[in-house]
Amino acid sequence: MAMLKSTGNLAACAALCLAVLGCSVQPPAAPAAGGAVTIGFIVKQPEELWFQHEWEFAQQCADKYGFKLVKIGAPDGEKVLSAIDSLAANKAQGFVICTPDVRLGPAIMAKAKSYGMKVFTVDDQFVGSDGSFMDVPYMGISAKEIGRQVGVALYAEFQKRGWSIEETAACAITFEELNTVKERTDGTTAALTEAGFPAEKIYRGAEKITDVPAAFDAANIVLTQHPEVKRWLVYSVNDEGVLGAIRAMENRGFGAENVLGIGIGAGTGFIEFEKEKPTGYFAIAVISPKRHGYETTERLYKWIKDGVEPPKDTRTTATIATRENYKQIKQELGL
Ligand code: FCA
Repeated sequence: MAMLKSTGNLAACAALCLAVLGCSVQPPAAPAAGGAVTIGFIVKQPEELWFQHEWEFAQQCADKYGFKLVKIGAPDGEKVLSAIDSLAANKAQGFVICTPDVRLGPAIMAKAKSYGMKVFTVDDQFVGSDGSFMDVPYMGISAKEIGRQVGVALYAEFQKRGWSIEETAACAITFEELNTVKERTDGTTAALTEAGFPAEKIYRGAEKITDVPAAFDAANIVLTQHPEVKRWLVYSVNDEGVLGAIRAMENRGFGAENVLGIGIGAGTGFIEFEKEKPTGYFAIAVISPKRHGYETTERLYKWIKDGVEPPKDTRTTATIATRENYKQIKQELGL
């Protein structure tokens, strides 16, 4: 093969190689002169309070450091990919993302790389084509542990109320397709059964998506199948899952006196506590949209600005709050 004589030839060869490989690589977007940084924050369910709070805290970070934050809701793969294009058009150097589907990980990373963008994943961890988690910086909750906390708290309150095991069952609203949420309900189931709650009295309802209407539908099926149950323990993957089930139970005449639900979240459940009359929503495992919104954005910013590589895997914890102490806990967590 003839030696390449000039850089022009080299560039032509590189372009040809890339064309053959079917990919285009643009030079990494470095902060523009004057250090202007733009960061995107893409979330899968912008209508969910959790994600709105993440955005709020990300904005606080942007305000502190003086960079531009572009918030985009992207409920499906097509929207995520066009969101990345529009971030590139806005000269963003990277983005934080909670993807609508973890299997989009490889496609998202390929597109981000083609623009030279850095990616930080939050809440839901990318899964590669081989089914294992991808090596992309991630911050998520300690899902199994938090699920267990919910189970321990449910069982303690069940005992405190002196409910009979004969009249009581548990309704678990699950979503098996996403690891970080499956681990939560698995953790609760494990803690409940280890404490002595009979596994055969845990009835599961699979929701199609992790929101209130989907949980309402899933719970209705469980309730129709089990008209004999007088008292319900309720748990799910998030606040929305528990609230959907509680609303379905209210429709059938159940209330605070015979429903005991504990959610996981930091927004929707608090609204339930603001209501004057207690409902079946007993407690929340409060997780931190502050850490997930502010810290992820801050780490990405420092990565872009100063080249500081973020830690690969960070897991955050939860604190159980009830009607009695939630205001104080909100304050302690900076919410
Ligand atoms: C997942 C859930 C959200 C929230 C987040 C921390 O993305 O779908 O509701 O719990 O984890």
